[in-house]
Amino acid sequence: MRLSSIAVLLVAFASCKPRNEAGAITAGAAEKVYVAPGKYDEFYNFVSGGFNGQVAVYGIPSGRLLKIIPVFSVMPENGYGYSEETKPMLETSHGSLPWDDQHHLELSQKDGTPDGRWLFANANNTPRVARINLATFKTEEIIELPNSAGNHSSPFCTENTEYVVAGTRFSVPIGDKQDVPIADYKKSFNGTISFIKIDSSNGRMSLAFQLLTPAINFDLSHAGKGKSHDWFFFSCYNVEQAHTLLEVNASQRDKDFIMAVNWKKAEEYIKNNKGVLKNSRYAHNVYNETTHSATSTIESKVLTLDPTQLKDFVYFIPCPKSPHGCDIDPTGEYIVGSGKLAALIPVFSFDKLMAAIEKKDFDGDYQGIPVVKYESALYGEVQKPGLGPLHTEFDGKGNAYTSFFVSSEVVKWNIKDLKVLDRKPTFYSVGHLCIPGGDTKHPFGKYLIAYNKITKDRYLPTGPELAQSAQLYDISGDKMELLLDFPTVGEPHYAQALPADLIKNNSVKYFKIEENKHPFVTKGEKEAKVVREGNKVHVYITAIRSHFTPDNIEGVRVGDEVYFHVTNLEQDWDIPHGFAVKGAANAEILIMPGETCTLKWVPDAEGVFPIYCTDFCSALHQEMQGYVRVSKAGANTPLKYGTNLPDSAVAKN
Ligand SMILES: [Cu+2]
Repeated sequence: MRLSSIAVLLVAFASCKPRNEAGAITAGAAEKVYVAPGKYDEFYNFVSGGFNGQVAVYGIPSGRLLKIIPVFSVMPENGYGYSEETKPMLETSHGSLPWDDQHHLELSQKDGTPDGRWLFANANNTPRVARINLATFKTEEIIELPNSAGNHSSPFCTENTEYVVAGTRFSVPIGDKQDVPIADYKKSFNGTISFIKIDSSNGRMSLAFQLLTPAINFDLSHAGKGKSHDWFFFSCYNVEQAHTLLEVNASQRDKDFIMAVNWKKAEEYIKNNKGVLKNSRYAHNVYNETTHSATSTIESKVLTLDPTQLKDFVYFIPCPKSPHGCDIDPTGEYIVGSGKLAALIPVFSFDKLMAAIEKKDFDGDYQGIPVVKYESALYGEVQKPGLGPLHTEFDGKGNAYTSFFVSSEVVKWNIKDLKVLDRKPTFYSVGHLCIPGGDTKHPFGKYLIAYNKITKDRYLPTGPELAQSAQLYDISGDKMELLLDFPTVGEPHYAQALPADLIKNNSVKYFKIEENKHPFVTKGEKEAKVVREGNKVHVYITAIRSHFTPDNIEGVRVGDEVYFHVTNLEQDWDIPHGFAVKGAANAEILIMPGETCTLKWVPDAEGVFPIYCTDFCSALHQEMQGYVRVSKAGANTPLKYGTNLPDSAVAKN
């Protein structure tokens, strides 16, 4: 198809409003999403933040925003990326980065079912995978992926969270020679798939190995289930290997691929020393819940496997028109490819794929990797489902639900007979969708949430930029029923949802002060102090309703580096204290009960600078304040500190 005709088609459909808008809502919809004051939602819904770099948590069915978890972007609201403790989380081989583009999420699983322990998140811009602890809702670990660009087909995991994978969206030159002409794409560029090993006892990630692939683009992926447990499937586009005007040049071929990888066999190759160790630089950042501090380490080696040299573990399956979604049904038998420009949905059979591989029923190879014949792996095609299928999830009752960007709808179809059963419009241009547990062995069903790319007239106008829009559907009956619109933050891509019971009872309410091993902790007001080391001033300061100890400090000089190590002494749920300093080129810090957090301040002028609590904590929160006196550089104002005793505390320098 020519550029002009593709563009006309896409624009025409994107701007076309679905019909039956008015009749879409039934009278009972409000009741189904109403969560009475003081009651809890039934499901947690974790939604990627896209270009805000964070993860948002909503309650379903109410659509209420419960939390924004900072992951790949700084968050001045709570000091993530600004406090000394969290700065290492954003370190990379390129130095500290304040932002990323967060696209996809996957919950950790046991036997193919979410276990409520961790949530994995990908960074698309500077390739990284993060692990969020679902007891604390904090980002606990971030690993960078070398030899990668555009970490898009990530962070999907195997049935028992043995591995989290990450495939490159952009192929790039890797290895020793990276300064090459862009026109040498076919010769000098590579894709990679990273396999990140997860330690089942504590979730710790390590880069086990990377698969070198031809220079194509990987979009999404999913692990096999049950009978297909040993396999991972990746959707690929730009098999044309274009490096310019991909809109046209990567849409030339009728079919791209789904790549099937036998990761068990890859493990064997690694065990038998078939991996090649390559030099690479990547950061590995870990947050320790006991010291309440992160560390960043630069790693230097990665094992690689080359499937053109090591046979029989990587295969391509032809799949129409730049596939996006690559989704495996709960039984592990059906592999659904969703071609962004296709007008049908191909469904592949795992059994047929295995038989074809066994019989070497190939259509030649693509750059040294066998291509299984389309018909040999195909179970069947869903005919006329809609235009532009993107992503499919399952309800566990034999039905599949596919989002259609171009025709702006969600379509329900039967996995066995491939018949379309129902379709409902989305407002507008749905991207991903989510059913609680909908990509696992045991979907929880009940609801479907559509994450739409275009909002237009759904909410009160707010200038040129509108909030993104999600829509909730009841899928418990034969026909889908639209219940609710709710705005989302950033741009939602992939999402996950699970029953609240799998998380809420394990939620940490506060950190025990006696277990706090922060090197600058102050476990009681009597231990509060100010220590000068050269031009560094360490303030060991405590916060408890409604005062800081000490709250008067003198003897700080212009040009000093002042570190306020604030320990929140509270031992009660939901009593954080905030801490801010006038004129600090920094954000506030928000200190959870029992935690220690450090704000660095380099005073730039003489004067007396207020400090205060920023999080309303008690009736006398407004009184929770203090002063720091700053003298000129080289002044000999004695170091003093105290609370209500300005003259009793003695300098210790
Ligand atoms: Cu306070």
